[in-house]
Amino acid sequence: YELLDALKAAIERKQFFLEYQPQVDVDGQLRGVEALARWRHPTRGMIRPDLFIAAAEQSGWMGPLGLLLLELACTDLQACRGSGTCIPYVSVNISPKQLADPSFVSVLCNVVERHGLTSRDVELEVTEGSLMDAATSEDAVRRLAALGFRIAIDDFGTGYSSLSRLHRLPVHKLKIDRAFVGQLEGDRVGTSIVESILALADRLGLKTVAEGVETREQSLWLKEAGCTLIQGYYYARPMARERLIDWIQDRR
Ligand code: G
Ligand code: G
Ligand code: G
Ligand code: MN
Ligand code: NA
Repeated sequence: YELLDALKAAIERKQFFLEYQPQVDVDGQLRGVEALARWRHPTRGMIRPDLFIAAAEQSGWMGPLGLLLLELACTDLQACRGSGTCIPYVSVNISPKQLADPSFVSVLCNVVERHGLTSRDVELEVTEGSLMDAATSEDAVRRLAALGFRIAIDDFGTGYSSLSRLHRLPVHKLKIDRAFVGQLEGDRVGTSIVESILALADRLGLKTVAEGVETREQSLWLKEAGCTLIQGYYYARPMARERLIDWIQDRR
């Protein structure tokens, strides 16, 4: 399948880069950024991450691609800080295959250290599903948290994680899926789901990030409801490194 050949070549030729989307607190202060992978194919243009991440997962290329993306995130964070731009942490999406790989923890630590960063600089976004299907993944999360990495559960509410398991894991925050945030203006059901997640997070002492916040109304509602952080087009779209630096400096 030709996407796989192209993917292999793209990893070797480093055709990937990262865009960054700010996570702001309820006062609009920047707290961190999420790194989102981009592939610029020389002739076919931009290829969507959901397509190439899925292809990489299925073909066994997620290890090398994930490593390349981690390197990019660390390089960019150091470059931003070098230019005097304060970014407290970068949050990186970790695929199920990456997390289940027994060498992941040591590979990650190696990358972070080589870039002069610490575990506090890098947050890890893992999905509910990746914690449910492999014991090695749960073990990795425990070791990562013990090393000081913050763990966020991505797309929370769309999977089927057992709440008792979640309670036993050293998780730091829940990311409320944008499908639920998008329903805030709709019926009562959409609102109830977000309220339930916020109440659960509060009980478990977890931070929350609402994803896909597109309007002032959503942002105000979430602030009122006690959500910790906001991420979405209302504040900023994902941006390449240079634009992120400009965006941060323009707001000062
Ligand atoms: O960036 P959007 O920008 O279109 O991203 C679509 C989806 O692709 C995200 O929801 C996420 O699940 C996945 N994704 C984006 N970047 C990465 C990455 O660096 N690693 C992994 N594993 N998934 C990513
Ligand atoms: O918000 P607080 O004053 O507790 O922050 C204390 C330290 O923890 C700061 O260095 C800040 O950058 C970091 N921090 C706060 N919230 C988060 C978070 O949600 N994720 C990560 N990775 N670090 C955070
Ligand atoms: O990894 P994750 O599933 O969290 O990726 C978030 C996805 O949501 C990315 O594809 C990102 O580009 C997208 N996104 C971020 N903010 C918004 C928003 O406000 N609206 C919409 N529709 N998508 C968003
Ligand atoms: Mn994410
Ligand atoms: Na998400």
